[in-house]
This record gives sequence, C-alpha cells and structure tokens, in this order.
Amino acid sequence: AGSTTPKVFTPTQQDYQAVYNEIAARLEEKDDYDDGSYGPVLVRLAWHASGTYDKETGTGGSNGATMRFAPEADHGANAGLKAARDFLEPVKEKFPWISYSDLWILAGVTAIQEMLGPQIPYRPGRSDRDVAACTPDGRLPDASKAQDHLRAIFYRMGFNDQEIVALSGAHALGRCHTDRSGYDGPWTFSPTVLTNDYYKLLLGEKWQWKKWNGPKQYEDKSTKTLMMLPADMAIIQDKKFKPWVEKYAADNDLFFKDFAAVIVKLFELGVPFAEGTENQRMVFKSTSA
Ligand code: CCH
Repeated sequence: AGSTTPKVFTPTQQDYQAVYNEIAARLEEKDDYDDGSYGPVLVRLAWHASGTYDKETGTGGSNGATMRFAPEADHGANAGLKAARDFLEPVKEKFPWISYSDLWILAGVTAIQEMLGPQIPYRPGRSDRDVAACTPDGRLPDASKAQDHLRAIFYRMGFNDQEIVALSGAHALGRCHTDRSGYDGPWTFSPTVLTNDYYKLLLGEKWQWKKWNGPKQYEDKSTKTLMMLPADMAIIQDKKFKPWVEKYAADNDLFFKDFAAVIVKLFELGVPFAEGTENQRMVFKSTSA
C-alpha cells in the first residue's frame, strides 16, 4: 500500500492468445472478401513487412511497421495491403498494448494456422518506429523476373536456395488482383487452405503464356483458371531450385516443417529481441485444434 510505482502491463502468452483468438474470429466473421477469407492478404502483409530486410545494413524487417507511412505504403509491391491493415485496426483498438509491428506478424501467424497450415512459433518484441525508418522502394521481389533476381533479393535477407523454394509455397494461398499487381488469378484451386498444391501444380500442369493485354503470366493449359508468375516458373526452370520443388510436391509434412521454420526466420529478421528469448517462442492454439 502507498506505492507510487506505476503499473506496467506485461502481456503473457494468454494475452497474445486472446489477440490470436480475436483475429481468428474476425477471419471467420468477415468471409465476404475475395475467395472467402482475409487470410491470404494478412500473410502477404506480414511477408512484405518482413521482406524489406537487408542483412548488410540491418535495415528493414518487421520491426517498425513502417508500411503505415506513405512512402512505404505507396510502394508498388504494397498495393492492396491497406485491406489487411484496415482489417486489423479494430484489433489494435481492442488490444492497444500490442505494437502494430507485433500485431501484423501475429496476424500472419494466425492466418497461416487458421488456413490449416502448421503451427508457427511466435516471439513478440517489435516496436513501432517513425517514418524515417521507411525502407527504399525495390527491396521486395519483382514478379516479372527470374532466378537471378530471386537470389539477389532473398540472399540479401540471408536465405538460401532451399529456403527460397519453401517460402514460395505460400502461393498456395490467395490470388493476384489486376487492380493491385496487374496480374490475375489464383495459383491453386483452394486458395484459402495451405497445402503443397503450389508445387504439385507447378510440376503437374502444363503452363502456357496467357494471351491477354496484361503483364506476362502463365495459365494452366487444361482449365485456364490457374496462374503462375514468371518468378514462380523460375523455381522449376532452375536446376538448384527444382529438386526442392520435387521434394515439397511429394511430401506435405516436409513442406510444413520447412515452411514453419523459414517463416519464423522471415518474421524475425532484424528484430531486436531481448536476449535469451529465442528459446521462449509461443505456440498458439488454433480454433480448430
Ligand atoms: Fe507473393 N505475390 N510473391 N509471396 N503472395 C502475390 C500475392 C501473394 C511474389 C509476387 C506476388 C512470396 C513471394 C513472392 C503471398 C505470399 C508470399 C502477388 C499478387 C504477386 C505479384 C498481389 C496482388 O495482385 O494482390 C513474388 C515475385 C515473390 C518472389 O518470391 C512469399 C515469400 C510469400 C509469403 C511467405 C500471398 C499470401 C499472396 C496472396 C495475397 C492475396 O491478397 O490473396
């Protein structure tokens, strides 16, 4: 009694699980978007927040949530991600103690798990930074380019060839939008469920150039309803990437294991976590579990 020390709120795993549950409930409730889920666009938000990382300078990455600000929000690669940021705004209002940067990554984790992907261990510890921390344009991959470009972009973040292929499996989810990237269509027949179908379809379908006025992309010869970007085709055209595509196409458990590991790495790039927390990641309960 009589203490004047202000109470500092230190969130526990239960508090983060409550945020997870809120995001999961909103995913369930707001099913009138796109293919029936905000899940894919939430995954893309978390990836584009993280994928700006440059290991040489230590700049970029998910710490900071600098995509809130105009220069970075307006980068061509980030077109359409406002839908994901706006979806999370009521969650931020309900749990004001979480930083935007931790929230965006937690939303990516939630979306992957709720779309029946593997559990993604999570560490909080990101803080929001100001507009000065925005990264320059051009750090995210260009879909019109091939393997040399993919390696330049992902090696800059610190990934190897196997990790590049494992990350690409995220394109089992979601779709391209003509009013965002200019490309059109989904990669798989079940764009709101995470599976290894992206790899199976890459290898199993015949892909041909789509005849249209839009940017150069591929369509599957049999149904003409699926798509691949030039950057997607690059992973079966490259001799070192392709064996990993074959492994993941043949073994969904291996894909889930490697995908979870590489997503944890992606989401933590450049984040100044407190020492000793690398063995204290949280694993959240999915709503279906
Ligand atoms: Fe991607 N992605 N992505 N992508 N991406 C697009 C959509 C999604 C590239 C280009 C595009 C990753 C890697 C790459 C998702 C997750 C990941 C689109 C369409 C383009 C273009 C955007 C639109 O029009 O809305 C390229 C190039 C690469 C190179 O490797 C990685 C890595 C991840 C995550 C781990 C997801 C999810 C989507 C669907 C978004 C939605 O709104 O449906």
